[in-house]
Amino acid sequence: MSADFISEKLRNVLEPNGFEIHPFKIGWYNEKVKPVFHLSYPQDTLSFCVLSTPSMFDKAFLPFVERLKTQSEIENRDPIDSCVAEQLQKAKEALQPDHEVNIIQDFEVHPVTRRPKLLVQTAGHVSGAAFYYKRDSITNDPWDEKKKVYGVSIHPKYGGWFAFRGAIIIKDTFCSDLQQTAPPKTLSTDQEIVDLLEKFNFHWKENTFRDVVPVQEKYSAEQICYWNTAPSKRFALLGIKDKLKSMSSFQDPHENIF
Ligand code: B12
Repeated sequence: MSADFISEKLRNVLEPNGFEIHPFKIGWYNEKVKPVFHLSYPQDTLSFCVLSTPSMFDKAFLPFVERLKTQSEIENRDPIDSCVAEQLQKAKEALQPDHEVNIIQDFEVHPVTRRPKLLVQTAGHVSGAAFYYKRDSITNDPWDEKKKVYGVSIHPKYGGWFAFRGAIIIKDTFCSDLQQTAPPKTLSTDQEIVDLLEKFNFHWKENTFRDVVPVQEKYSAEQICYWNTAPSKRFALLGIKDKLKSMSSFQDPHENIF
């Protein structure tokens, strides 16, 4: 199967549910990260960075939660992780039995070291999905050198209103001829990047980092309310759209969504 054919099969499963996939070679990722973060596959191995767009909440997540019958099913594992795992599993099945596929989700860590198995922002950058802005993207940065300043990725259509969900690695497919696409750089000046990093690091709860570029679509008030609720209390919001709506402290300009 060619890379295009595999992409199409994965897109057919994931795109209608509000996900995007972007192909990359393992070598592009390994070139950027320190050896401790290397992914142990041949450099030409075909992989896909997976991210969820704002519509995933309505298209995949709420229907998934409505299928869970009991609170204990919801409480066993964060339902967003189970929902994404289910979608990725369906994508994997679409390639079987022809391919050997490995999935790494964004929250997976190595035992003992607790180091993330995949640095999704780097995968997002090398696959062309979203530009990863970091402290070293700026010539003269204003922060004390000892200060920890985390980087953040900005998507060309959704700004910061998206989440990386992991990678799909096609272990038996090598694509020496895959062409790399640079991620769109939507911020150009140092001042814009400083402003973004300030918002992400020191005011992330306000969500302003997500709006540093004009966006085509963002999270609904209900979705923001859900993510702003502590995980232990989220189950109380689930399965009951009206309740979610009534608990929202935000004005929803799109009343017809629910
Ligand atoms: C641990 C973690 C945290 C920790 C530490 C943050 C950190 N960045 O280290 C804490 C708990 C503080 C945190 C907080 C948050 N996080 Co967090 N976090 C992560 C997590 C799980 C791992 C990050 C990590 O440990 N990186 C390790 C360091 C070493 O990586 P690095 O700095 O990128 O360095 C590498 C690159 O620089 C690369 N590299 C070197 N040179 C070059 C050159 C180029 C061109 C490139 C591309 C790369 C590259 O090599 C380095 C490694 O060797 C990621 C998910 C993931 N699996 O990646 C989410 C993630 C970064 N978090 C995210 C978010 C949204 C948040 C929060 C807003 C909370 C929330 N609502 O989820 C807050 C905001 C931050 C804050 N102000 O506190 C999102 C960011 C999305 C985005 N648009 O970028 C991520 C990607 C999760 C996701 N699923 O989407 N987080």
